[in-house]
Amino acid sequence: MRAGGRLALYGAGLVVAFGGAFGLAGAVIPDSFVAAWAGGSDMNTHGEGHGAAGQGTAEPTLNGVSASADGFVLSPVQAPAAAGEEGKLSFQILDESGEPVTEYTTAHEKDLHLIAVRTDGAGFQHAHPELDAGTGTWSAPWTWDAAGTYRVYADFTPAGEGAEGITLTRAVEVAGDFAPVETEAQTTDEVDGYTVTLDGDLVAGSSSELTVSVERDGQPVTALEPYLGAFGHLVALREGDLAYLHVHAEGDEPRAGDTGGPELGFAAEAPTADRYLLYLDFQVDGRVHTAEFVIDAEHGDGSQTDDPHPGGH
Ligand SMILES: [Cu+2]
Repeated sequence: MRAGGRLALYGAGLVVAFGGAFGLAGAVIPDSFVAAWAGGSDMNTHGEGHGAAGQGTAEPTLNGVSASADGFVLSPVQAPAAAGEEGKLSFQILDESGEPVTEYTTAHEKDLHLIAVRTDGAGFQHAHPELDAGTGTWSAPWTWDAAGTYRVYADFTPAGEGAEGITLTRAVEVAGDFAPVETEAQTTDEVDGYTVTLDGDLVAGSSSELTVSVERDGQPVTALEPYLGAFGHLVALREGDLAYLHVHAEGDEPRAGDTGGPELGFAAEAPTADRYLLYLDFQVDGRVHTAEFVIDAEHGDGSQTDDPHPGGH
């Protein structure tokens, strides 16, 4: 689906189900572990990974809720212990034998993407730590702006042909006065002078089209720049367990010098009718901005969470 040279901002979105990375799990992890871990859920064992648009009806296994998957383990995360303390954040990815992993497959221009967010959805950060190839230790300068419990996600693709992306996660406690934030449904965000609006509905169990539009001073912004191989990156977390979904516009990968906007299309599949916290990274004039949204997914069977407008959309 690569129509050479043309910018494809609409459609051709990439569907990334929450379960994407687990197709290989049965092959790599001992059966007993898989059974305990999968519980009653319907394990998706047919190897469909990222980009498997229109995959079957099996309930996806959740991504980004565990410190281990596919034989890889996220080590405990070292980070500043208190809010406002300057320091660094570091960790290793360990393989089945407990050895730190030093070889990765680059995805979106990086070997590893690090996401951190407080469990109430506040304080989202997206960073790209440096790998010490000698020790397999990833590290980045780090400061927590506020106290609380954070979830740290390492999003990476192991080396090797056909390897699937994996998202591992651990919690990190940050000392200080903690003031949790209550989420409210929100489809417009003001960030750094930009007004960013999200249109579209999430429907549990099926692919949903989401459109983001970016304005500044009432004018559409058409100067979006490629950032990590796309005009926009959307991270979605399910409120409560913070299961992780990373969506980006597929289509033609923009090249340096290309510009996009004001609208970006995404396709996302929510596993359940719950509330989702969405974070959109986009770049203008060399600066990355993050817009935040909160949306409630509808039931996929025609019934709705609170809102009884049957057949409404
Ligand atoms: Cu990244």
